[in-house]
Amino acid sequence: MDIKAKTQRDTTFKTEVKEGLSSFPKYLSSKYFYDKKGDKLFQDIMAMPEYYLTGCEFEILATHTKTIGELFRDRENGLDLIELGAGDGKKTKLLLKYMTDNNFNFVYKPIDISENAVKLLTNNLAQEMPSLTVDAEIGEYFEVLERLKGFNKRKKVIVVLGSNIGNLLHPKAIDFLTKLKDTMLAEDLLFMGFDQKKNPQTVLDAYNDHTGITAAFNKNILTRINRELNANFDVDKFTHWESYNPETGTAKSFLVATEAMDVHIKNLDLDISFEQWETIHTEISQKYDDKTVTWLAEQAGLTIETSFTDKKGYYKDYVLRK
Ligand code: AVI
Repeated sequence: MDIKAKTQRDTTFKTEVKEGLSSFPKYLSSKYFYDKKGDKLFQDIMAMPEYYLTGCEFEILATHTKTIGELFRDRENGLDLIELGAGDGKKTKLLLKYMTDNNFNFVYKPIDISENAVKLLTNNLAQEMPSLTVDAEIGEYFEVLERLKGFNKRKKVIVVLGSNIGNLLHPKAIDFLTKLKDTMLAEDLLFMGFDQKKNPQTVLDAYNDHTGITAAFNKNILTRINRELNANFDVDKFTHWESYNPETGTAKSFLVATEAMDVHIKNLDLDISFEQWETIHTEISQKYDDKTVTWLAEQAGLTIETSFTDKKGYYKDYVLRK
């Protein structure tokens, strides 16, 4: 990442932390979970039996590899496969393998907010799939969208897996989808994962595992603020709390102060105090149904062409077009 982009990112981090922790109720953005330790914890989450999302999406991509791959194919000019929030690329590799094995003419462009994840993925692909052309980028979704407009020389397939859209409230999700649509031409596709509404207990368990990995992931945001902004959060005095509202399909994560305390954030020149049981809202993980996805797509000027689901119907990948 160039120095200018990094400085801008640091400034945004500071501004958003200050704003969130000075508000009532307090909040922080889940995008700040992902430093080196957060990336590792998220990998561990994806491997947990309770976190069904990864397994379900893997099943979808493994079962329908050929159908999906052929939807992507452009025999004349080839395509650019752009993945937002690529992470470790484990699921995408199923498609990449099909595409390379079947002589697709394409470039894979993984984009992720985590510099660490992008580096690991690029190195891993160079080893595992040496014939694949990879052109990786580090960046936040909204930041990179502008750059996607430059990819209009041939068909583009934008992939967003993992129900990453679920970390955005509906208005932001519509904004995101609209911006994606604005980068698309008629032949382009958007392939996007949306975790579905299901037994509320199954959702709660996915975000509240007994081993405490999700709790550590949630609390890592405070450790990061301590390290990067010179703060003195006593992380052990916060507890992870998850709620799920089956009516709205919204899972919410909180950090709850178990006792009253004062915290100083040196780099922000900010003192914040917590009452006992005061909360910091850190993440939403939205769950969907067809009706809601259709509505979101319509609002953004997109239409659903088809969708794929797993055996249990827990999760769906939708193919969207402008
Ligand atoms: C990345 N994102 C879609 C995950 C989710 O399910 O909301 C992040 C996560 N948070 C807790 N567990 C996993």
